[in-house]
Amino acid sequence: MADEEYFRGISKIPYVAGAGAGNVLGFKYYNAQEVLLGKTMEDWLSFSVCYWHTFRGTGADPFGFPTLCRPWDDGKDSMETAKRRMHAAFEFFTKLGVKYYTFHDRDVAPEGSTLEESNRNLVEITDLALQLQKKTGIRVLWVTCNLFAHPRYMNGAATNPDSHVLAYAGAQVKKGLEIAKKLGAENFVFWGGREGYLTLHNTDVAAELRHMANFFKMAVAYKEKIGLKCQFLIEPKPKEPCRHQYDYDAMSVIGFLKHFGLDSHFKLNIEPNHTTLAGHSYEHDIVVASAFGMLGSVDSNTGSPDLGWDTDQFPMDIKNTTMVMKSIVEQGGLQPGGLNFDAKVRRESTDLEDLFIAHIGAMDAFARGLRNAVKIIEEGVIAQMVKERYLSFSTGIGQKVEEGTATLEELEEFTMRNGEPKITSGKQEKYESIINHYL
Ligand code: XUL
Ligand code: CO
Repeated sequence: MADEEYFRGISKIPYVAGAGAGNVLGFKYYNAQEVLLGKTMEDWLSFSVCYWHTFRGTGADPFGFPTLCRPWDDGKDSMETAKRRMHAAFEFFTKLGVKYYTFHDRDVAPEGSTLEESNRNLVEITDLALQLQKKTGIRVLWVTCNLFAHPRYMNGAATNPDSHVLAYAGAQVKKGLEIAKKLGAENFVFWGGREGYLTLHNTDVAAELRHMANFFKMAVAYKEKIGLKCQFLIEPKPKEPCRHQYDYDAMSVIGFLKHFGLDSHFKLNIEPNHTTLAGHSYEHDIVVASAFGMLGSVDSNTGSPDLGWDTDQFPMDIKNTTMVMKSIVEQGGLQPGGLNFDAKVRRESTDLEDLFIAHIGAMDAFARGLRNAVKIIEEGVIAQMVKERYLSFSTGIGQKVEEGTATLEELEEFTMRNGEPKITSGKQEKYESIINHYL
């Protein structure tokens, strides 16, 4: 098992700048050790592979059975299978050349018939994970707990109307935090799987939000108690599986965290497919989270807005990756966060090599986005235009507004003296043309 090769015929993915269109098993833009603006591409991008889609994905959908047949899977949810899968995963990470992976507790080890048994399984599997991490140098970008799949969580976990269920979820998170410490995880994610409602008729919204805040406070307290150093992240999503999810989008989560005094303990893990489900543009939540100093990590994927659900596709659009990387470079990087591919190959992409092709394509799309963003920032044309657009806030009455010292009386007096403001063009098409120049 330990020495079995699962991805036969594929060796370490090379950097092949200038290779032809048909070469999809090499990086044409991602050159891990190349330095841009003082940091290696590997550090700017901190790519991570997710366990659930890539090693647990079967291709099943609400209309059809599994289509993806994997050599590490035998249809059994056994410890034996879990170990085989772990070896396959580390072979994949190593050949792909990523430094990080992410997982839910229940992705890596089977759920037992009691909490004790589930915990025992998780401890045993993470012993193997730790051993493989040490051998390969690969690390955990983040751990999370699956608090949404089991029937006990059908009415939510931290927002469940039954405190017994909330207690179970708390016990699960306690073990998850211990595992994060054991594996040296950089971050710990809370995605509110079923924290929301299907109908307001049966829901006490204020109580549920209070319980969720108190749940997070318990997690913060335990993190501090055990000396876990990682960053806590909340991942917003507006809907699916609930009709309304409380962690709707970046701004709602920031408001929630500030309201309950939790904002210094958390940052956000933004997933663009969730952002577009919320009705925003692809990069909107990245920009908003970053503006508040709250952008911690990114679940790099994309959706099909014409479908309207979370399709978790690999991000291949260079304009999207450029805009995301522009925000990330402007804030000086994502560490300890990274770009986690919360993305799955289509159920029709049935070859094992499709897993490599998908990740390589997306890594190259982000590498290109990074190269474009660096050019946009280095040349500074856009930045200069934006600076000039806000110039009126650097002197006089604008400066007083900027500093928060102006009064309405002063604004009135200024307006009486200066009359009507002049009409200024927003120049949208000029900005769009300039961005296109860099793509
Ligand atoms: C669900 C989603 C999750 C989280 C982790 O839409 O994105 O996979 O990233 O629970
Ligand atoms: Co996600």
